[in-house]
Amino acid sequence: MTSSIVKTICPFCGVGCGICLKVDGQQKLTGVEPQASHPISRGKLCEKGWSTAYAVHPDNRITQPLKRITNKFQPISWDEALSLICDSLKVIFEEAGPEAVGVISSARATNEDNYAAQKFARAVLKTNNIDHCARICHSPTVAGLKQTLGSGAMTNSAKDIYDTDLIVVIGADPTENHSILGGHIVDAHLKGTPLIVIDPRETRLAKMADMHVQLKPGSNIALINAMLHTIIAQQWHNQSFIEQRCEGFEALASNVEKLTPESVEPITGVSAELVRKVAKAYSQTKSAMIFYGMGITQFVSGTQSVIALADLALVCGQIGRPGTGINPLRGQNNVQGACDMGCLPNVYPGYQAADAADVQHKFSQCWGGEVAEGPGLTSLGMTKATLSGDFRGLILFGEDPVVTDPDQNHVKAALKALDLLVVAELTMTETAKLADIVLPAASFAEKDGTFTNCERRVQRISQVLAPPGMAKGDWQWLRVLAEKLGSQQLSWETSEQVFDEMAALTPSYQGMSYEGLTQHHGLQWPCNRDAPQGTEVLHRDTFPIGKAKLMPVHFTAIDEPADEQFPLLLTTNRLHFHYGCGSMTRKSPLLERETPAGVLFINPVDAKALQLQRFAPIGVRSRRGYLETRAMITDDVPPGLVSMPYHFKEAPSNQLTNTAQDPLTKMPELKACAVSVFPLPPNQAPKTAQQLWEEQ
Ligand SMILES: Nc1nc2c(c(=O)[nH]1)N[C@H]1C(S)=C(S)[C@@H](COP(=O)(O)OP(=O)(O)OC[C@H]3O[C@@H](n4cnc5c(=O)[nH]c(N)nc54)[C@H](O)[C@@H]3O)O[C@H]1N2
Ligand SMILES: Nc1nc2c(c(=O)[nH]1)N[C@H]1C(S)=C(S)[C@@H](COP(=O)(O)OP(=O)(O)OC[C@H]3O[C@@H](n4cnc5c(=O)[nH]c(N)nc54)[C@H](O)[C@@H]3O)O[C@H]1N2
Ligand code: SF4
Ligand SMILES: [Mo]
Repeated sequence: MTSSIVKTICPFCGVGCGICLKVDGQQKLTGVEPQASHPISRGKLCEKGWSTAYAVHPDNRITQPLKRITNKFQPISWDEALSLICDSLKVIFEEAGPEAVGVISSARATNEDNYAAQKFARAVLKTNNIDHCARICHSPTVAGLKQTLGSGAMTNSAKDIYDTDLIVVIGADPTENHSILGGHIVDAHLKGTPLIVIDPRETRLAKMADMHVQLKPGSNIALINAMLHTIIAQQWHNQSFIEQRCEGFEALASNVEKLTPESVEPITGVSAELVRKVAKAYSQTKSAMIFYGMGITQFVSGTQSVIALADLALVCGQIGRPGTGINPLRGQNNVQGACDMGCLPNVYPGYQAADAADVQHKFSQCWGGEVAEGPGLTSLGMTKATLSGDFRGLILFGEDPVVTDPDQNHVKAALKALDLLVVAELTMTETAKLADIVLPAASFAEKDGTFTNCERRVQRISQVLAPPGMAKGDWQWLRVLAEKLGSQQLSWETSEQVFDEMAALTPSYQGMSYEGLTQHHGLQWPCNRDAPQGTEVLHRDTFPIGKAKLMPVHFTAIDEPADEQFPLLLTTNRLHFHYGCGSMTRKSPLLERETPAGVLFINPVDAKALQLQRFAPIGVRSRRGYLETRAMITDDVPPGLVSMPYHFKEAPSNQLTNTAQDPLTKMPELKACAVSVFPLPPNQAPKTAQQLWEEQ
């Protein structure tokens, strides 16, 4: 064998940068380099992308199926593992029906894997209990933009950053989390494009922005409504756009009539003068782009906040043209795709309603068999139903909810209460440690398929290496499991066959093929007969629902404000150098060098009141849990607010977080809960979550 360089796509964030994997004659991955001509990454990668080889290295990978025997795992064959799963599922079906089992799929895996997962749930298990991490990420975007615009995705393209007159970043930290795209924002700003950042923390972009609106956490709706009030009162709205393309303006205008910037100042903490300036800049600029993220969605008011942003863009006519739009920064490499594939309880591929009789008929015809009829549970719904005894068997791949779902103690209790927990993973995560059966999964470098990035670009990934040991691609083991359960409905031979079946059933992907994707550096959906080259800007002439719907929304306070017992408000954020549960990035010595394993950011005023020195060991407690970590003293967070990343299993911020949910989407309020912080003896190292657990 000779050495080779294979083009593929970075497996971390939703930017979808083009990477090349270098493989030597012994089939070892020897390095990573950027694709010079990739349309988004343009010959660059961030540190995570450069570190990909560590993330998928054969060391510490799971290489064969494992069976739990009390507290130990024993290696078994694939045949035995899948037979055990099959037997256990049959018992649960007989005793409790298909509502008691479900699948959680992965926004890190391919479209093909995700299409197979929802087909397995709906056609083989006959349940709509299928979900994935979008639930706790951009599910409010999917729901909010669907209602207002008819389509829940980024309306414009990354390249528009260079083709706009104003960039507004609200509740997102793109230099850390969408680093290459964040780099484009820095670049465009340095070349003269004005930048407004709306964030309670002083992020890297906030430090260089023309205006930083440092609002109080959870006050987005109050701020946006005050902007709408100002825009309408000053006649800065786009009357002709509203008349031609929107409905519901009267109700919206009367909802904000009394919401002056002065009246909401106690809620937002933002001066009325600054609100007016931002409102003027956004409405009076020819083209303005909004980028947003978890600082909008991860609240009990997540869906309403997304709707408020859509209202703002529509009223100003800042949509449907290059350099405008409302642009959710979808997080995971393939979270847009996992949603498009229908790995959500309420929709089939292409957002076709799961409860509509005609949709069920279409899929049961094409798939050759009956499909699920009843409503499905969300991921957190499955956790809840487990604790009430109504849910008993979970097949999960490519997620680590013990570290990434809110209220860790509650999640662990639920996973332990299951009759059957199957986890397919690259490495032994905290969740895999609780499984009855662990399956070895192939990483992105060891399989063919596609990822859909945040700007709806569907890109090919190519197999570079053989999977280590007995590891298999996710759709491949799902196929064998389906066959063991008596179904041939997943019996594809290649990833391309899976893609072709999916594209035929998914209107927005209908014009795509592997060949077309390879020729074009991917294609942006919708790609069909009307748009064979894909679509860079959505909603140019019309919305999928005809006219866009302006919808009045009302401010809702956060569920758990600070009080006497828990006097600080905790928010959670991300660090540039680590990703999600850390199971991939923490294998890189380069990335691991950059930050201690867990840290709490605290303002000097609060640190002084608590007599904390830099890096002092501290305890942090909420109504749900306790952890120990170190204090990082910084002005980036205002007094009263503390912040923690969620990447570190040693100091998991999800010990503390609140499960209070957005009523429509069940998004938990990951961005705000009340905590108390206290110093530990100065020479006592913080205990890890594992140590604290063992002491209990
Ligand atoms: N390095 C790295 N990159 C990642 C990830 C990672 O784990 N590590 N994860 C990926 C994933 S899954 C996702 S979803 C994306 C997420 O990317 P982002 O959306 O950028 O994620 P966060 O850092 O969680 O939160 C964004 C910002 O919201 C702000 N915020 C908090 N409360 C409020 C509020 O009330 N109003 C406003 N306006 N802002 C508020 C926070 O201060 C923070 O700066 O990143 C992706 N990229
Ligand atoms: N407190 C707090 N908690 C949060 C957030 C927050 O802002 N604050 N953000 C939330 C958000 S936005 C998200 S998206 C979630 C993310 O939560 P998760 O989805 O649980 O996080 P990841 O680290 O991406 O976990 C993915 C796992 O998939 C595995 N994997 C990668 N590729 C493959 C594959 O091809 N096949 C299989 N089988 N496995 C694979 C990796 O090894 C890794 O362990 O976290 C959420 N949790
Ligand atoms: S910005 Fe995202 S896609 Fe690009 S290299 Fe970094 S992690 Fe990978
Ligand atoms: Mo996410």
